[in-house]
Amino acid sequence: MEKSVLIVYTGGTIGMKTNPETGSLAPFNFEQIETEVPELKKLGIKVDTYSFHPVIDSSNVTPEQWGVLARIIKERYHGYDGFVILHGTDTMSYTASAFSFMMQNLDKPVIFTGSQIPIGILRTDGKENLITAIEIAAAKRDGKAVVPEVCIYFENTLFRANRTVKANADHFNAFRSYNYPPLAEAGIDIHYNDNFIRKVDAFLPSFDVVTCLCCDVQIIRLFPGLSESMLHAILHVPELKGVVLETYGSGNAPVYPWFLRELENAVKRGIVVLNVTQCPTGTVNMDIYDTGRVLQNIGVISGRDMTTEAAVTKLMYLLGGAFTEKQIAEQLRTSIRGEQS
Ligand code: ASN
Repeated sequence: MEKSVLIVYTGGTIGMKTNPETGSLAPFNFEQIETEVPELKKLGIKVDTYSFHPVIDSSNVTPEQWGVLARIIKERYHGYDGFVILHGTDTMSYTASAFSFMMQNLDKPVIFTGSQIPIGILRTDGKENLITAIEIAAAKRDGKAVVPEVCIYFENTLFRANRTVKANADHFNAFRSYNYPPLAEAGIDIHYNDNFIRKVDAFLPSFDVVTCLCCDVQIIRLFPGLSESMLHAILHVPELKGVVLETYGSGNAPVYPWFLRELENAVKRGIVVLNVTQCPTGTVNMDIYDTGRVLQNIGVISGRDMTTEAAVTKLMYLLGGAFTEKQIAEQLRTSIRGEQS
């Protein structure tokens, strides 16, 4: 039976082409994707497209749009072997990380991709990204999806989405997964790193999506010079429910009394504080230094080696759900979608 993939086009550089009248870049009509990428016909995969209206630069994406996107997948889930989501690169790691938490009991590939140069321009990286993402989305072994995960495919590499960061604004290889190996690498063949790909539970309940996310969260990045008044103001925003605290090194922070008092009071008021490191590689370990241990003692939770993108979207997902404070803390300490080691 012919395999089938749905491409959902949300916007971003990939779908732009030069408007001959103005000379500037504008999105093209993605329903005509086969005219732009005639190679798609040779794949032997049935490809359908669905386009957002209006399409967006990903800097404008909102959690409401993540919900719209998730519902598009849910409504069409049983009709396709896999899904490719074309998205701008700027916030792709946020959307794809959020998606990894929003998708419940996923057993098909959801592959995000995009490009640094529009598909209508000769040197585009978009064609290879798109064609290989479709192949991966359709890939099956013994009737089962080879990669039943939310991923980002970019410049020859397939990553677990919630491990990625956009690390390069100029180069084609824009994404990195510093703390988890690639799930696949595309050379002459596509080589899948099966040991690192999520295994699907044989008794998985049916697929569903969660679209209720809580946006009452904040990312606070420490820097020498962060003042008491600034920290106090942020931590006293009335609706604040969760904080991703970007600390130094292995999860360390200053031990000034005012700093610890502000954080401790926030934790006592029920605000969840999750500690991630500013270092691109490595993990939070609050046992190593006094400057880490004090955070642990006041109730700050270790985010281990999670990216900020995964940490903030995991908080949005957990705080938006019907979980008790204890369950939220437990799930933050656990890898629920392979987002932490
Ligand atoms: N600004 C674009 C976006 O994120 C960048 C890109 O797609 N390369 O939508």
